[in-house]
Amino acid sequence: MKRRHFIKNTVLGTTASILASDIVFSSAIPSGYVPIAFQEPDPYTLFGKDKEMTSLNNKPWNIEAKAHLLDDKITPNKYMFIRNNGIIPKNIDVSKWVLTIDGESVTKSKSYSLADLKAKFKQNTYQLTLECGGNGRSEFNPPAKGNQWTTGAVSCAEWTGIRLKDILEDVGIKSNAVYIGYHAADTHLSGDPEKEPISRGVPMHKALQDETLLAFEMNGEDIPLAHGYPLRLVVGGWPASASGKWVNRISVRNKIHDGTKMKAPAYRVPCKPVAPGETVKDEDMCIIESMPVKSLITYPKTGAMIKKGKQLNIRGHAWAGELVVKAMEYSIDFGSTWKSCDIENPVNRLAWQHFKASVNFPKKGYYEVWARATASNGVSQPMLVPGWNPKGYLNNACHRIAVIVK
Ligand SMILES: Nc1nc2c(c(=O)[nH]1)N[C@H]1C(S)=C(S)[C@@H](COP(=O)(O)O)O[C@H]1N2
Ligand SMILES: [Mo]
Repeated sequence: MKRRHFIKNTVLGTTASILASDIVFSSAIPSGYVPIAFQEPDPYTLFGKDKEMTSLNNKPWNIEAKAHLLDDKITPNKYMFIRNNGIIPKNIDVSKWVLTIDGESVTKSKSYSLADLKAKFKQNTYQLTLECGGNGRSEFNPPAKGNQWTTGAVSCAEWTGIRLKDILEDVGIKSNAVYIGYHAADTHLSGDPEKEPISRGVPMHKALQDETLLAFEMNGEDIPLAHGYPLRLVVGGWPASASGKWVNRISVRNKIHDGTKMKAPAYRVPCKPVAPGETVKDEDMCIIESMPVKSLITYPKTGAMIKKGKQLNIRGHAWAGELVVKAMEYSIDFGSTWKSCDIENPVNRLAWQHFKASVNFPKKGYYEVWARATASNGVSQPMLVPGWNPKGYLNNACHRIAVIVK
């Protein structure tokens, strides 16, 4: 069907129900024009995002930040990326929200209302870094399918909730527990209620860490709808796909969780490095656990101009999955030489760390400032795109900004 006809038919067919009146000059609607009453609200209005955020997809919604928007120490909602695999749940009734803990490895399954969870267990607040496994995918060559994230699918907000381990202890876990897997209230793009958009999890040792939260607040307020209201898992330092949003069930499994997007090749990388473009067998793909060491220059914005003789004060954040960043450096000569930045300790485990440096430029001209973090295990970010992999995960190449000295 031609778009013109499609739109006209849609408009005419739904006029009565949506507008409760006819569009008088409907035959005059120009081809491709969607009347205001039928236009979807923009993502900025829908989710309270800043207009500078980039929308990569609207079915499902995927929105990323630009590096300079991530300058805050604690990421506010307006700059937080959204990564959805399905459709955001509608008409959530918090008073009826139930979290069920079940699975082969619980002694007996148990359900809690939100009020139960808040009243019964100790509440904790942590700043936690969440980075999508596919952040940086746009730089891989040959290209990998999927959202073409640049550098903005990372955040570090302050999350408040209860420890997953406290609930699991209350339920009672058998000694054969291997993994937890979440189930959530979002729906599959196909509309099929039997299908889950995503149902991932983590091994018990990660599930039982102090910082692994079932959160109901982000930055001191109810979690925004797009980020998992009213209850989400927050599993800092691991691919953010483990941090289930809109969680209503957690299964304690006696095997590696086998929910949607747990099987190869989703959220897996080749167990051994492969040549770019190589086909990798499913059994040779390994589940991504801790995210790699990485950093972002958040000030200034790329393309900054500065007068000759002036110092440029740069700043940003660095993180290293389960580890701490022990050193931060910058280069103005495309990685030939490096100078150190000041780097702060994390406020808590799994929070990103803040760095700064004052940069001097020898003469007028075009420069790039590259930033490189080194984790506590001695591993540094690669200068350019690291190991190609079929799904385009884990690009932790040095971030760089352009600077012109006039
Ligand atoms: N229920 C549910 N949880 C989910 C997802 C989803 O689509 N549905 N996406 C996951 C992925 S892939 C990422 S990267 C993070 C993104 O979290 P954010 O949108 O709050 O930034 O949520 C994870 N949790
Ligand atoms: Mo993700």
